[in-house]
Amino acid sequence: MIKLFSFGPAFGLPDPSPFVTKINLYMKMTGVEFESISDVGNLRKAPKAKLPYIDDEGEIIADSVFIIDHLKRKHVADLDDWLDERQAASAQLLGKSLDENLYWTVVHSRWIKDDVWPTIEKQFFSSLPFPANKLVAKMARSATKKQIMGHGMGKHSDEEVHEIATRNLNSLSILLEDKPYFFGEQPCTFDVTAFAMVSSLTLSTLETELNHTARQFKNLVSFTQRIAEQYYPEL
Ligand SMILES: N[C@@H](CCC(=O)N[C@@H](CS)C(=O)NCC(=O)O)C(=O)O
Repeated sequence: MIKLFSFGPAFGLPDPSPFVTKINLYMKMTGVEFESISDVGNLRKAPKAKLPYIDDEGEIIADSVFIIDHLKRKHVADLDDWLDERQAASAQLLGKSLDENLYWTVVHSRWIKDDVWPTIEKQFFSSLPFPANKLVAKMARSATKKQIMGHGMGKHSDEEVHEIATRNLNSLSILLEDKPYFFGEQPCTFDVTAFAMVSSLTLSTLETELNHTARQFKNLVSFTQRIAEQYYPEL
């Protein structure tokens, strides 16, 4: 059976990492059997130093996009085979926009904002003994700050990051309209990515300013709630 290396449920979400949630939901939607191996320590063994990665009977694949390619190829688990060529091309670009842009606003709202940091610190590092918990938390936060600065999102003011995220959410809301899924009646990989990214704001128990803004987009809230009720009733 496939092993999915993850962080484990947190903040009322299947996983604090939207990329892990993406793979978790993709496998649930396509009926691929898997087992979640949840441990923050998985990061140390991850081939690209990021989660998720999977172990499929000894075949190790890292990065959510390559994992989905693998699931399509090896397990004939394809959520996109009903899209026409133009829809598939749009879905691919839209998905990457969430992965590479909206994602970093989520990171900013959790790891950079001082009001939310104590909750993040407690969730990820409180199981370590003192003083290692404080030290490791400080190092992890500073590594994340370095990454977000390197990406460029970290160079913006809080207000600008909030504006970037809101613009993304507003566009998603317009595209979804009142349809069940973004491309119509049936889900595709883009819906999985959208669920993963948007639910990390709409369904999260974290009370960030960005989460409050996201919850104002009613169709996005019901989209994420509907999928969560179907695939994650335990949450
Ligand atoms: N391109 C990767 C991104 C994965 C990613 O950024 N994972 C984050 C968690 S959301 C991570 O493991 N970060 C830890 C780190 O960079 O130290 C994918 O699509 O899987």
